[in-house]
Amino acid sequence: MAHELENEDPIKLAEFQAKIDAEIKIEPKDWMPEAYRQNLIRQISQHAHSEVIGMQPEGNWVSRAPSLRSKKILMAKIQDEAGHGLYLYCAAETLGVSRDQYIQWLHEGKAKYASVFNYPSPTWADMGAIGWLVDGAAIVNQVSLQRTSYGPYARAMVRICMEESFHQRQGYEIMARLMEGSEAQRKMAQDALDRWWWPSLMMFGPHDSDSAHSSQSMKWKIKRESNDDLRQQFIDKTIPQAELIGLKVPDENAKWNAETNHYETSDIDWDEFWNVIKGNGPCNRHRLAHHIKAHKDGEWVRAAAQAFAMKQNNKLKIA
Ligand code: BYC
Repeated sequence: MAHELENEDPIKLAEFQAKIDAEIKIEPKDWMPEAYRQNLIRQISQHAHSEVIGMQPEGNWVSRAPSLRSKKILMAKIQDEAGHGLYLYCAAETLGVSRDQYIQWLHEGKAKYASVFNYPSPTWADMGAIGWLVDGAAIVNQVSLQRTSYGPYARAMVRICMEESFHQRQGYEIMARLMEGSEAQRKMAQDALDRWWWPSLMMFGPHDSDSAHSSQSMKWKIKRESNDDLRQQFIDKTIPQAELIGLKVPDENAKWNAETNHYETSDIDWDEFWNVIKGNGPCNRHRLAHHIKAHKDGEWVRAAAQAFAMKQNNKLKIA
């Protein structure tokens, strides 16, 4: 990236940084360094793909939700995630790359999505854990991204955050209800927390010292807070929520530190994190194969929609 910046006009670069420092949003037609554009293409597309692939673990439970009420809520939540993917693909398209290209990069394994979605969801309690922990972690990250320097990304985040806070509550409600139930239901809730706790902490990315993009992204205010700071905010919020309903996070070293005003925790298993990112998590292959199949199956819908749009355009031209 340093090399790419060396190729940029230093005056334009200084003006660009001054805009960022003055909290003026960068808009699609504004001048921007190529490295800024590329960094956004990478991060927003990763974010969009996460929303879309993230529907799969929950989709697994639509036909088996335990009541009509819970099924309706779950379906609405999954539709919201699809909508988030669409807002984000639209924001990403303003950077001059087509949606087809983004999807091709995903299918070729060139674009990432959040590692947390490569874990299975074998029980109903997983719907609770995903909403409470995965959406909960996503909100912490996304509230911060509402102030990101790129206008279309920041505006997409505002709407997404409103919906995510409903998702987090939906998940916590499932967990709280299970904890009021039978011994088997309480065990199911604890087991889901045990399996989703560490992957949720991994959502915030590597430690700041190992984060390849953080320092430049923070300078350009693409990221407003560091991976470790956001992770700590999530931990501090979530451990008391677990305790309130009788759950315990799977970490013997988790304890409140009155001096720092934060919880202390064990370190994450980073080998597991990198291994999942490299494609070797429990569900990576299945998630990608499912997306490729759904994309192929939907080809006729896209073609029909395009033909209809062209016909409408032609009618308008004739009129
Ligand atoms: N998983 O330099 P770093 C949702 C990669 S969905 C996979 O710190 P950065 C929901 C990173 O990409 C919304 N990869 O990167 C949906 C980079 O690799 P590349 C989820 C990860 O970008 C359905 C390398 O590691 N939220 O809420 O500065 C149901 C070095 O990392 C991960 C988002 O997607 C990871 N966890 O910071 C329920 C947030 N972490 O690109 C819920 C959007 C790191 O150089 N993304 N990597 O090949 C971000 O905010 C930032 O990209 C991150 C990482 C904080 C994740």
